[in-house]
Amino acid sequence: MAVALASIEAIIVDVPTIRPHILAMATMHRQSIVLVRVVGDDGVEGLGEGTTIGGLAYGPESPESIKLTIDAYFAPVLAACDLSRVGQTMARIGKTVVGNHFAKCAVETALLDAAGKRLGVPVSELIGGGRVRDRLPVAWTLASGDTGQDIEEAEAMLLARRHNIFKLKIGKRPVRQDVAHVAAIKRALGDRGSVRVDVNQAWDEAQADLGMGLLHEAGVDLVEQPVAGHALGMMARLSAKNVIPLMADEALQGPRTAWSLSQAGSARVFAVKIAQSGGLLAARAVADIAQAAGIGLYGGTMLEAAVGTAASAHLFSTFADLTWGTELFGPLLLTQEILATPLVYEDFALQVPTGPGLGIALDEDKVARLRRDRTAAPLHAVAAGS
Ligand code: MUC
Ligand code: MG
Repeated sequence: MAVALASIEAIIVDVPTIRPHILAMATMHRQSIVLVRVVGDDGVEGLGEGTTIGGLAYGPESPESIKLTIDAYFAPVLAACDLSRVGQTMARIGKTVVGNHFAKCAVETALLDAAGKRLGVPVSELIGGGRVRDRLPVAWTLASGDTGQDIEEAEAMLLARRHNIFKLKIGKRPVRQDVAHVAAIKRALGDRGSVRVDVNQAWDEAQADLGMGLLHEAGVDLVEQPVAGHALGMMARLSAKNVIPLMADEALQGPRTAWSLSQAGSARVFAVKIAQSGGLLAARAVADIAQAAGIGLYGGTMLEAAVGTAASAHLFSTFADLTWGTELFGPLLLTQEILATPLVYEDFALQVPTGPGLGIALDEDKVARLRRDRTAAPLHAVAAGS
C-alpha cells in the first residue's frame, strides 16, 4: 500500500563531548547532531541522522545546511512520493538535489527505518542479502593531544574490554613529533592493541612518505587519508611505495569515487561512511566496488550519535568481509545518551540492534531538552590553529 508523507521534521541537537576531541582540522567540544523524523500517513515514523564534524571544518555540509536542505528542498519532493518505495523516493531526490550527501543519508535512513518497521524486519535485512554478523569490532579514537592521557585512556578501554583497536588523530604537529607520540603509545600497548592513525589530509607527499615509513617501523597497522582526498595519483604512489596500507576516507564520496580510487590503485583499504557516501544504499555500492577490487573494508564514522551509528551498524553487518573492523563509537564520545535504551558495547564489539527498522527509540525528553531551538546553544567547534 502506498504511503504519503504526513510530516517531516529536522532538528539540531547539541551534545557536549566527554573531553576535547582534537583532529587536524578542528577541536570538538560538542557534537551537533541533525535528527530527522519522517512520519507516513499510516502513522509509522522513521528516524534518521545527518551529522558532520566541526561545523564546516570537515566538509561542505554543516548541521545548519543539512537542516535547511531537508526543510526547503527534500520536504516538497517527499510530499509527492510513495514513502514505502525507498529506492524510488531517493532516486527522485537525486534528480532534484545534487550532492548534499549527509542530508540525503539522513532522509534515506529515516525511510529505511520506517520501511523496516512496516515489514517487521531490521534495516540490515533490506540491504544486499541481509546481515552476515551480529557484532562489530569497534575502534576507539585517542585524540586528547596528550601522550600520557592517551595511554591511560587506552589502558582503561582494554581493562573494560570495550576497545582493543585504537585510532590516533595526527597531522597538527611536525611529522616526527606526531610519530614519536604514536610510537610511544604503540610501545606502551604492545600486542594488546592495534594502533592506526588518521591524518585527515594534513600531509603533503614528502611528509606522507616520511611519516608512513616511520609509522610502519613503529608497528602501526594503517594510515588513514594522509594526503588530500582529491590527489588520487599521489595516494597511488604512496600506496605503491609503502608497506603500511593507506586507507581512503575523505577521498571516498560515493560509488563513483570508489570506482576511480580502485582503478587508480589509490588505497588498499576503504573507510566506508554512510553519510559521505550519500546514504546506506550508496555506501553498500562503495563496499561492493571494494570487494570486487580486492580492497579491504573498514566501517567509518562521522562521529554520529546513536541513530546514525545504528544505521551504520545495520549496513556494516551486511559486509561479507570486514577485515579492519569499525569505529562506531560516536555515542560513547558524548556526555548524554539520546536513546531510551542505549546501544550495547561489550567484549570489544557493538551489538547490531535486532528490532524492526533501526531497532532503536529516542529518549524524547532528553532530545526535547537538548534541541538547539530550545536551548539556543551556540555551535562550539574551534577551527585548527585557534
Ligand atoms: C574521520 O576523519 O575519520 C572518525 C573517528 C574520529 O575520531 O573522527 C572521525 C572522522
Ligand atoms: Mg578519517
